[in-house]
Amino acid sequence: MGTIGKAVRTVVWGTAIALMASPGIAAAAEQGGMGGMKMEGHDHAAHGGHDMKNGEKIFSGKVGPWTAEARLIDMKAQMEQSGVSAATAARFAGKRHLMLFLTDPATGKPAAGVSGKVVVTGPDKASSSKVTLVVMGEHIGADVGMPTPGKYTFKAEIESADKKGSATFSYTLK
Ligand SMILES: [Cu+2]
Repeated sequence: MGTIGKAVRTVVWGTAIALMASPGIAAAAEQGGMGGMKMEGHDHAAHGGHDMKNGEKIFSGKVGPWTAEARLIDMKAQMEQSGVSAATAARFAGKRHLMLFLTDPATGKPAAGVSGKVVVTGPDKASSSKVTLVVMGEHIGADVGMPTPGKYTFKAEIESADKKGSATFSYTLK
């Protein structure tokens, strides 16, 4: 009985990963790159299924020459929605996935060749962490630890081969 239960969980988990990973791989394939492989190598499964409409918009405005939108995904909530066990979803507690969509205002298309870093300062102000945003289909993103309620400030520095920009925005975690 226990063995069967474990096997079933494994199958469900594997399916969840495949389902969540596929939109990202499709997006990468559309761009003609091998981004899908990179996404699979990312150390968490929750980030594969997001797109423009997922998560909560926490910023929109200009970042240097680009039009930008930042979104935050509650990874535990996303895992719960995907139907994994409560124990599996609990492993994502206190984690958010930060996404930055950068658009070239002249063409309306996602900016190419952008990368960046974000310094995240938490509610206690004494501690901050720096994350590197990596290319994920049409956005650049990273997981950030947001374990306690309060105000978090994000200071983003974005650059491409010949342009750069920065923005600061904040989010209050309830
Ligand atoms: Cu992402």
